[in-house]
Amino acid sequence: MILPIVTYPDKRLKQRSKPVESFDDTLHNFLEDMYETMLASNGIGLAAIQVAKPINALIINLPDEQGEQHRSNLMEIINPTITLSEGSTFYQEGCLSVPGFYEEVERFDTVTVAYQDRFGNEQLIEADGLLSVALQHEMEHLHGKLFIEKLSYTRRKKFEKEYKRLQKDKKNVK
Ligand code: Y12
Ligand code: CO
Repeated sequence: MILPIVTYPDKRLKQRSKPVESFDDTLHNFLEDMYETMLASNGIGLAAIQVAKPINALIINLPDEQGEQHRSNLMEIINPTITLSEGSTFYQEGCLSVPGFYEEVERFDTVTVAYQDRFGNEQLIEADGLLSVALQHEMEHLHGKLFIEKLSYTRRKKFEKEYKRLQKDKKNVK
């Protein structure tokens, strides 16, 4: 089932998500819905709070070298924490909750993340490149943070102006 995506400036995106405690069919069905929702919107990452469920769950499905996404590359990350971070990198980010807007954001270059899979098994991943950026972006959603909050004052002002205009244009098309 495709779920509606919560978009900025909806206040629900500011909520802090809660730990997942039950690794049961309800969680598994919800993860399937998240996957369907993300694919339907051409996303490569989605946090549960973006579909209005404040739990510490996120999915990432990076494209291969041909730009294609495969279910076999789907990562389901539950109750993640960063245990190690190093360096810094800049990446042009986008977010399904902030449609139509991309901006360069500073992130750690590499991260090590401890998390649980859909069955509650403990996992550890060391990530760099796009996966590292995606993990950091999605994990910030779990803390109620959006990538636009990392912009400088001037860039944020410009964003607010452009985003308002985009929303207005969308309304006029409907
Ligand atoms: C690097 C940076 C950010 C992430 C987080 C995951 N972000 C996304 O999956 C963003 C998807 C996205 C999709 C959009 O829609 C289409 O392309 C059709 C989009 O544009 C509009 O909605 C107009 C914006 C963002 C991971 C790795
Ligand atoms: Co996002």
